[in-house]
Formats: sequence, structure tokens, C-alpha cells
Amino acid sequence: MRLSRYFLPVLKENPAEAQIVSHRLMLRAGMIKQTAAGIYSWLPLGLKVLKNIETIVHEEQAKAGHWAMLMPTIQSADLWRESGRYDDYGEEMLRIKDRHGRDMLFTPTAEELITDIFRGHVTSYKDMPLTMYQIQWKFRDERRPRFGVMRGREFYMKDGYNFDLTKEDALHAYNRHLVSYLRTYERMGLQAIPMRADSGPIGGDDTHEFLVLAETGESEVFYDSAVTDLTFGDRDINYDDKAQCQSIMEEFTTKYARTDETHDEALFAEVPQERRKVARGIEVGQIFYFGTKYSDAMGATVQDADGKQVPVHMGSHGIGVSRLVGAIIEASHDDKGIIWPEGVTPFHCGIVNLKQGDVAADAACEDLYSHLTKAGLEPLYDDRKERAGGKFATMDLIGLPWRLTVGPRGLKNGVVELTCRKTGESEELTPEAAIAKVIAQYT
Ligand code: 5CA
Repeated sequence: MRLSRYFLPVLKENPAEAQIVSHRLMLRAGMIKQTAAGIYSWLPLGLKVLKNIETIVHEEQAKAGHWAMLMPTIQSADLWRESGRYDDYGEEMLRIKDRHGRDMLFTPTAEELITDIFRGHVTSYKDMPLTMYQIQWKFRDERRPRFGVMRGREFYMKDGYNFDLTKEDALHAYNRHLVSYLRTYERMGLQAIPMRADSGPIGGDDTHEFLVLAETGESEVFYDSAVTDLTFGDRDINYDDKAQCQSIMEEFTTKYARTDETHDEALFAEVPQERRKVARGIEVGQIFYFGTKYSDAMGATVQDADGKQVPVHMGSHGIGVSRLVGAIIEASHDDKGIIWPEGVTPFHCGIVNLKQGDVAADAACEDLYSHLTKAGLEPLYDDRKERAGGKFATMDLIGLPWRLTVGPRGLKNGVVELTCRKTGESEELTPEAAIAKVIAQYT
């Protein structure tokens, strides 16, 4: 992409309405624009990051054997009356009437609709286990939408639903989700700690939230600092292996880690004092096992091996896809701007031409651009006739992990400069060596 043709409306001033750094930087970097309280347009740069996060979620869900599908955002109230949640959900649910006066709603989550799809098609235990998910817009009329995309009213969420014959199978689905989520967040450069939580309007007793530690997080969390030493890393996972998934679940959830909703002072006191931490966290996902709550209410039964009709065991599993954009920025920025982890960066590297219009500099930039593009990378080439200082400030603000700087002086010596956004370190390399080094970061 050439910046001269791109839509990147960066702001020089700090927007007054933004209270936390991710909101400020997303507005300043031209990623989003608010249209009403808690409702945002995603501008090209923001959308790229959102889509990258979405791709990681899809890839990890596919590995776990979960099928992607898509349900509508507008649903009939009738299904929600069956489960009893039409009334229970209260003012957070956006209720709409269609032209015939029928009650409709904008989906805040989709347990009812997926259960309806399941009961309409699956009649036998032979068609299970089954897990399907979608990545779709949700609406919750939050009392206090704030912090930009972190607590929006309209937000983008991955919601997955498992259907199993037995509790044991459904708990395996729970563990499978926990494992796949650990991998998902790590690929985004995040440490998200599973913490015992409260299930709220979704229901059930077994639930974990995934929290990214950050001062600006909305949840108060209590944990044994030993949980922060756990990393998932590059493990071989067989998602059909119940024992393996169970043991990873235990590895990551046995040490004390709870949100304030389930915090237990007596249990916490058993953690050695120097490891007892109280902090704040951003909830980037939550998994639930709620048994037969919806299948009982909505008559979702299957025939088991003995020919008996039994209600199916279910759980649901969410990832805050749009919230993650903010959470990643909270976890990775400095006073100049965002620092994207390589897994989600909107462009793989920036190219800054220090003297646009200089024949040699222009040609060298074009050459870098075309080599990187041919290698399957997406560079962002700042080809505007701007001062170098302004170009650097924009690149630092939008946070691409690598920057290639090209100027007539360096070219006379046969070199360009490669700068790492995270460390700020620069080195002079031949264009070929610089290209090879950037490509190597992504392979
Ligand atoms: N049906 C279940 C799982 S699919 C469910 O709705 N879970 S949830 O309520 O925990 O939401 C899933 C994730 O969506 C949360 O962990 C959070 O990361 C994100 N989320 C929830 N509310 C908002 C909001 N108002 N703005 C942005 N993200 C949100």
C-alpha cells in the first residue's frame, strides 16, 4: 500500500474524550471513528487489525475441530421467550419491532438460535460431538459504554457452542476451548490468564474468563504470581486426546487466579504471601459449561445408544474480537504510539522515503516495495512529499514492527536503515540483506 493513496486520517492532538491509551491511540492512528456512544466505524487500518485477529481465531478453531458458521444479528424474540431470557436479559438487550409489530432483537449472544438450529437437524447421538461458532457483531446496550472498543455497545465477538451427549464429553469440549484459546491469545502476542469467574446471564457453574493484566482493565483480579510464568509455547496438541486437554487445563487453572466475582479470601491466604497479587485485567474471552440449561428449556434432545431421548449438554465460548484490538494496544505501546505484535500487525513493515522525488531514493523504495510484495508481505510505503520527522512520527504512531528508511545519503554507501519499532534499534544493511531480514521475521 502506498500511503499517498491510503485513507489514514491520523490526529496530531490527543482526543479529549479518550481516557485510556488504547482508545487514544486508535483514534489518533485513524483506526476507528465513533458514530454514537459505544458504536464505531472501523477505518481501513483498524479493519486490517480486526481481520488479522479474526483470521487467527478461525485458524485455531479449525485446528480444534470447530465449524465456522454465521447467524443473523437480528433475531425473533420468540426463541428468547422459550429460554426465558427475553425478560431476564433486561435493559442490555436492544429490542426492535418490525413493520408487522413483531418483537425482534439485536443479538447480544446466540445460545437460543444455535440450539434451535441444532434441534431442527440433529436427532441422534451419532451426529455428536458437534461444535460450531461464528464471528459476528453483537449488541449490548451497556449502561456505561467507554474506553473505545473495550466496552462498546456494538462489538465483534467470536461465539462458539458445543453440543455433547454426556457431561464428560461437554467438559472435554470446555477443555478443548481452553487450550485453543491459550494458543489463540499467544499468537496475538498476549498473555491471557484463565481465571475462575461468574457466569452472569449465560448461566452454569463452570466458567473461566481469560484476562490480560493491564492497569486500565475493568476487572479486579487476584492471583498467584506463578500463573504468569506459564506459557503455552509450541506444543503439539491432539484435540481428540481428552487426557492431554485435561492436563493442560489443570496446568493453567490449578493455581489461584480469580476475578473479584468469585474471589475467596480464605483460599487466597493459602498462596505464599510474596506470590499473592491483586491487579486489574481486561477480559478478552470467557468459556462456559452450562449443562442442559438451554436444551431442557428448548427441547433439544437426541436419541442415545439405548434409544432413549436425552437432553444434550452444552457450553458456549466467547472471544472479544474487537475488544482484543484495544487490549493488544494496552499491552503493547510506548509514548510514541502502538507497537503491533507481528501476528496482528496491519502491515508487515513500513518504508520511509526521506527524499521523495529523488530519482535514486524513489527507485530504491520501489524496489524494496516490489521485492517484499512478491515475497507475500504487505509493506506500507510512505511516498508522500512530507518532512522526514512527520513520516517517522506517523510510522511510530501506527506501530508497524519494522521500518525501512531510504535516503540519498545511505544509498550512496549502498545501504538502507532497518529499525525495530519495539527496541528502537537500527542497523544499516544493503537493501537485499534488509529485505531478507524482514522476510525472516514472518516465516
Ligand atoms: N455466549 C457467551 C460465550 S459465546 C458470551 O456471550 N460470553 S461473554 O458475555 O463473556 O462475551 C464474550 C466476550 O465478548 C467477553 O469475554 C468480552 O471479551 C467480549 N465482550 C463482552 N461485552 C463486550 C462489550 N460491551 N464490548 C466489547 N467486548 C465485549
